[in-house]
Amino acid sequence: MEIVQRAALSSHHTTLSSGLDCPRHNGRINQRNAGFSVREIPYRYRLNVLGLVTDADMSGRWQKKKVRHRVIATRSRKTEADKVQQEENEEREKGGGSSFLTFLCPLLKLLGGGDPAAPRNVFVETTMSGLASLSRLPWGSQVNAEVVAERAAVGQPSQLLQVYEFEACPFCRRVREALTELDLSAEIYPCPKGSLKHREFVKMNGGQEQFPYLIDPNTGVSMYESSEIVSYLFKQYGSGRKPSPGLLESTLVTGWVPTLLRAGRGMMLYPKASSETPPQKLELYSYENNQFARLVREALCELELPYILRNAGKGSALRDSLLKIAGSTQVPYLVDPNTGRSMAESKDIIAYLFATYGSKN
Ligand SMILES: N[C@@H](CCC(=O)N[C@@H](CS)C(=O)NCC(=O)O)C(=O)O
Repeated sequence: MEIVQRAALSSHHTTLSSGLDCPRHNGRINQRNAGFSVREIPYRYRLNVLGLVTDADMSGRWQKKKVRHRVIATRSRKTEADKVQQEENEEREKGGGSSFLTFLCPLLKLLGGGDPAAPRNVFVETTMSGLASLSRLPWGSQVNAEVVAERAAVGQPSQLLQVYEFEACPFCRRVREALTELDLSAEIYPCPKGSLKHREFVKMNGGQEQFPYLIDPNTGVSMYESSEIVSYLFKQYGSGRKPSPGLLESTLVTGWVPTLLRAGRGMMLYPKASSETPPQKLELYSYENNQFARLVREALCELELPYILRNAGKGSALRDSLLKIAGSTQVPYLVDPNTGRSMAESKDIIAYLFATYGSKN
């Protein structure tokens, strides 16, 4: 999203300081190391927004053939790129951030109706979340049947994947959708705007405050860029399969719809969230496109509570264990080992979470 601001400021031939995906660098080219001279940025940007342009190699050529334009690496522009990067970092440190969501934030907050801990109109909440689910219907509900069969044989990865993300982020959504389809559980480290805990870690570890950010302790890989992450997950844990049809391309078509319909829920840190991290991670049985589970994930995000996401999509191998522990395969189902409480019903879970972890004075 940084590219759009550069593009708006720049005209025909300009320096682009945003990060670009680079396979040789296992993720993003570090913009502090290279400036990019770009022709026809507005056109290129539109392609990038639609997820059509994602990869550039070190010669500066876009890898996807349908893109005719070229990026030429010009190290002489380094100083200028450095300056822009520094400005961006300073703005982020002030709590700004440069994503489109940052501009949308105040509007969403206004529409969002304030205090997430206050009693809610359950009908409105579930209807809006239901519409959000409709907009993402092909993704994030159904588990890939072949993958489930394989997963039954090999099980979950020996160490849980770690995902740094926030619920309202459409790019993070596509990663969570992939996790559901691949029947993968993961540790989720919510990084709402205003985060007191996890954002700093991402900045220190990966060098940038950008989400989603994946760490796979099984392979030692860590990466930014949702399209890279989704492709990696399918390759590594989907026996080399290609991401399911439309998943990569859909982010900017309907990926924003849940964010808008939910008026930015799952984006900002709740001001009264406890700054203490509970000693044990909560566990949430969920699947990405479940309208009730979404409401609970929003609350976990606003409270910046790390949790184990147990994806139990339609057809998931995990549904049997859910049936055993909960007596039903209904999601969401929350287990809190810190208090010994476990419960179903999104309304009850949300009330419990804010009462237990959102009462800092
Ligand atoms: N191309 C990236 C875009 C990621 C992105 O723009 N993420 C936004 C959130 S939606 C972000 O990290 N913004 C910075 C922030 O929230 O501070 C991807 O696909 O992962």
